Amino acid sequence: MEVSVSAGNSVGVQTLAESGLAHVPSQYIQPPENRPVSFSCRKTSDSGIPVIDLFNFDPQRSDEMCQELRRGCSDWGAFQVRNHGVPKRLLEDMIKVGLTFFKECSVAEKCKYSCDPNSAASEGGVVEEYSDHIKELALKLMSMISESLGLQSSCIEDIVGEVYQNITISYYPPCPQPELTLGLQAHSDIGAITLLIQDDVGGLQVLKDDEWVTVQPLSDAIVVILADQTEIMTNGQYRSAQHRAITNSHRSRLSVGTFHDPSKTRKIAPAAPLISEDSPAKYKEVTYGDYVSSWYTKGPEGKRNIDALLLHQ
Ligand SMILES: O=C(O)CCC(=O)C(=O)O
Repeated sequence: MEVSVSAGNSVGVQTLAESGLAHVPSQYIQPPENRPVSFSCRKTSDSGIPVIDLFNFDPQRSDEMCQELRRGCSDWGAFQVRNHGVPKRLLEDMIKVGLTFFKECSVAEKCKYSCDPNSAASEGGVVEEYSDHIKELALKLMSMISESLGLQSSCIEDIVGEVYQNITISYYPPCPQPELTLGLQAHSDIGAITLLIQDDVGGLQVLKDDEWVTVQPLSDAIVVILADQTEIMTNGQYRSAQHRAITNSHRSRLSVGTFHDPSKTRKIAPAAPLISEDSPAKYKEVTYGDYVSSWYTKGPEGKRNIDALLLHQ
């Protein structure tokens, strides 16, 4: 397993915000159709993104929670999990590590350390312990997702192969005009599965039925976001979630995303047991490295990057 830790481009934005701007610089202003106010934004935990309690969870039993898992994966591409086995203390420590990095390190230290896993951010072994727990949970979720489709529990993990893990800590300073901009543009993640924690401020939104729904921050929960390779492996029965982050004018926000990806040489295709005459493959096989390169060089193709792989458009 490979782990890397980065602070994204949050450092530059933080420096700008701390200079006391009254207006958002023009390069950060979104076209009207992408601005937060152009969609109705539901903020709910009951009728919103499913919340699944993993305590004693058995995906082969078709109880209410299994239905929630399938609903989360097929209708949303995302859900929250509780009783996931990662100690709450560790979730809090990881958020604290991120805040210490963004609030207490000098700009020079941030630039030096922002892409270095052996940095100040890993002090005390918190990052290592967190990454181990999160990886265990990601593998457990891959097996639950496989079983929920009637596949062998190792099916998705077998297709993914060796898992590469990348942790990104994102810091969103208060923004003078949050209605004009986004903390992070709408996207789906390109790998297999992302596990995200956020502080109590809130700002993560998931697109559902053309509506942006705010994911309610729950202090003990982890947000599970299915990424493009899972949509391919499940032959579109489960979808990758389009998501984005909005900002606000009064409080900074921090999130920690942990991405789990195949190796660059791995070939990803729909799981063989899901393909039949009645249910033909919807996606072409792709080498993961080619998918990543095309994402970075060509940018989004069509509605979503993954649409370029559809066999019958
Ligand atoms: O900050 C968030 O809530 C979203 C982060 C995210 O989507 C990402 O890092 O890809």
